[in-house]
Amino acid sequence: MSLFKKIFSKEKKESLDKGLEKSKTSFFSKLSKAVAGKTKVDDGVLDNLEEILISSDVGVNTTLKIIERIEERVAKDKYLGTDELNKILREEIAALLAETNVGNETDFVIPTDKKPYIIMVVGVNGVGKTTTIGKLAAQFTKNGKKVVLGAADTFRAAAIDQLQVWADRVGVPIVRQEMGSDPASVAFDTLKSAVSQNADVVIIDTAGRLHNKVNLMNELTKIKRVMQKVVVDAPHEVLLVLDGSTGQNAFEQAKQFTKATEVTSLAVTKLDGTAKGGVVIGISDQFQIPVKYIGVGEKIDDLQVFNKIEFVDSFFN
Ligand SMILES: Nc1nc2c(ncn2[C@@H]2O[C@H](COP(=O)(O)OP(=O)(O)O)[C@@H](O)[C@H]2O)c(=O)[nH]1
Ligand SMILES: [Mg+2]
Repeated sequence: MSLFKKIFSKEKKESLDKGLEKSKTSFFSKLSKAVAGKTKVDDGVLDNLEEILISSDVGVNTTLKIIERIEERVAKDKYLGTDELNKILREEIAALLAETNVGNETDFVIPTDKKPYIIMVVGVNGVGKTTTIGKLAAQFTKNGKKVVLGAADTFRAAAIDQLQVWADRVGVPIVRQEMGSDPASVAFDTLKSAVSQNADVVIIDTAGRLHNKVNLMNELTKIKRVMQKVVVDAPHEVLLVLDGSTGQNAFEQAKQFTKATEVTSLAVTKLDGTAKGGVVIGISDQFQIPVKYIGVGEKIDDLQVFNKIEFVDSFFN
């Protein structure tokens, strides 16, 4: 491992630790109350643990799976001490997440067999789509990729301007039209421009302000269809952005969006400043779609490639 890689990993770890601070504080203070005065992991402790996991937004199904695993350990080792609970939780959650074969990446990589690689970003208003696009553009640019952004959230002038600010900050081209113009037309122009510039990556911002599922589905389908006139298999990735600080609401949004359109990856934002970080564990267990990125702050470097092992390590350290 190169020195640069080591330094980068250390920085990544620090920023992850900091981003998860609130979630950890909340979780471990509940946990220490739950085991106070107890030396053994008994039914009472397990009941409390179940409640804590659910109230930490891990989600009911995932919580039950975790509890079941711990019960098995207790059955094997009748004198399992509460001082070991921390370690066991960490091991069992890591093992549970390891059952799915996703979330093992550590760096921002783009498949090189698709050029340009086209990412369409979807999600409801305010979850952090535009910010995530800006951060992604920065990372891909840093890795030597040529990025083009498309401002297909034409609903508000401010949304287009906000993407422009990020494009300027990162120093990448943006394709935009007037507010209120057809998002599919912006996406079409963006792909044309990206192809002619021989770009590596295209990231398309979309509006999340559509009133119902049918509208949303029609709009996204139209954008896809029009993009396919330029690049036949576009988009290569549909990234759904979820606001982690909304906890269970993020689960709901994931369900709704995956019904409305084919989503291929997830980003969970705003993990800093919330105690609901456990939601990432639940989402990555419950959805077949991989959590690819996590947002741990508002700054340009505050987006990380989600890595299950690093996440669980940071949470339980
Ligand atoms: N603390 C924090 N704020 C974030 C994060 N990601 C986005 N935001 C903020 O969330 C707000 C909405 O983000 P925006 O990108 O405009 O959402 P969009 O409507 O989905 O495009 C902005 O104030 C962002 O700075 C994050 O990871 N952490
Ligand atoms: Mg936006």
